[in-house]
This record gives sequence, structure tokens and C-alpha cells, in this order.
Amino acid sequence: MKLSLITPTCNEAENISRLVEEVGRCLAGVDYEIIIADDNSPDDTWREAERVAQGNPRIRVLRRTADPGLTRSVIDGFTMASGDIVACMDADLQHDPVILPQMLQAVADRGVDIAIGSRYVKGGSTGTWKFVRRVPSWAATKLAQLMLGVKIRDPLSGYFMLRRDRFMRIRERLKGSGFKILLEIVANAAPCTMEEIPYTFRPRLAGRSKLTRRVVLAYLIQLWQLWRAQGAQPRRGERT
Ligand SMILES: Nc1nc2c(ncn2[C@@H]2O[C@H](COP(=O)(O)OP(=O)(O)OP(=O)(O)O)[C@@H](O)[C@H]2O)c(=O)[nH]1
Ligand SMILES: [Mg+2]
Repeated sequence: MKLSLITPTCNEAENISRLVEEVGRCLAGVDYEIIIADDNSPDDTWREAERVAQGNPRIRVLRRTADPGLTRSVIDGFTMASGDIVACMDADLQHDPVILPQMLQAVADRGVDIAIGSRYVKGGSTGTWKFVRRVPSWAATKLAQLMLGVKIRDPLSGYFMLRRDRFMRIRERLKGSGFKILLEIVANAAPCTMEEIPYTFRPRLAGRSKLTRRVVLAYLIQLWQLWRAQGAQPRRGERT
């Protein structure tokens, strides 16, 4: 079974070669490809990705020149993937690739619908985050759990894996406007089985964060839209 790992990028040129190297080490023996979905970054991430791809046939580069956005980039990456299983992972190496084999085992061997890299289950952590970063993350997580009734501990994780055909069945329903694609997938794919796999969130390798006030506002709008879409329906019954 082949895995397609999609990594959305916006000014991550400095992180590409290390990302490819670490993923390669963790996925030794696995049939996989990495799709770098870049929003035509001003730092030429796509060019750096193409350079790395020349020496590595597992790398594919998607240079997006219209309709920018993290979620839309991931949707496009999942769509063009050639793997039976797709995963999403940040390019800055905050998502430790060491758990990829466990995630793959959950989805491919045990039939779990969505495997989620989780900072908030036993064994996982937010690593070096200071109090001022932990509190807003906790509040945003609680809000999603309360408003959408999701039972997962880390619903805002950007690190997850599922079968591509499962994704394609809901693709048309995804708006792709927010920063948190997992929330939208879970809201549309339910009921489904999920398993959270612990990992420690690492410091960003290089480059700058895109977590701005605009992103926080986009998150709140996305949450409100998903909550409204659920309407008076009973809580989505996911099985964990
Ligand atoms: N294609 C694309 N990728 C994006 C966009 N915004 C962010 N990304 C990528 O999405 C991933 C997550 O963004 P980050 O800036 O790391 O956000 P974060 O991890 O919540 O914040 P930090 O902890 O500060 O790094 C990274 O790989 C970014 O390069 C975008 O608009 N388009
Ligand atoms: Mg990051």
C-alpha cells in the first residue's frame, strides 16, 4: 500500500531538504511519495523543492499560483496523490515524522478511518511551548470540542492520515477556507473511527510562523460555519 504525504508550504525553503531526509529515514521500507504543495512562496520554496526532487523521484512539487490557502493546498495535494493512503504534515518539522509508521499501521492494518498525531493524549506534549502559547491553544481546542461535539483530544492537529478514497468521497463538501482541515474532514466524514497517536510538538526548524491574528479569526469563522452546518442535527457520532 502506498502512502502520499502532503506538506503545505509557504516560505519554507530552508526546511525542505531536512524534511525530506527525516521522512525518508522514518519511512524506510515503505512505498511513499511526498507532495510539496506550495503557494508560489516569495522565498521560492517550490524551486528548492524542485531542486530536491531532481535527485529524489519520491518528491512531487505542486506550485499553486491561484486560490492560495493552507487547506486548499492540502485538498489539491490529496487529490493529485497517487497513494492509497494520504497524510498531511507541516513542513517545519514540528510534526515528528517518527510516528508515521504507527499512523500507517492504524489506517492500513487496523482499518482506523483517521489516524491523528496528537499532542494531548498520554505520551504526547506541546514540547517547549510557554504558558502564553499553551493557553490559547487549550481554549481553541475546548471551543472546537464543545461547539462541534468532537471527542478527539487534539482536533486542531494538522498532522493526520486517512485513506484517499475516504477523502475523495467527501471532497466536494469541503469548503477549504479555514486553517484547520482536520476539523472540516471530521465534521464531514462522521461517523468514523479515529485513533490519536501521541507525539511531542517540536520547535519550528527554520523560518517564520504564519499563525497570525488573521488566521485566528479565520479559525473562529470556520468553527462557526461548521457549527451552523451541524444545525439542529444530533451531535456527530464518531467512534474513538
Ligand atoms: N500552501 C500553503 N501552506 C501554508 C499556508 N499557511 C501556512 N502554510 C504551511 O502550513 C504549515 C503550518 O503553518 P505554520 O506557520 O507552521 O503554523 P503553526 O505550526 O500553527 O505555527 P508555528 O507553531 O508558529 O509554526 C507550514 O508548513 C506552513 O508553511 C498557506 O497559505 N498556503
Ligand atoms: Mg508550524
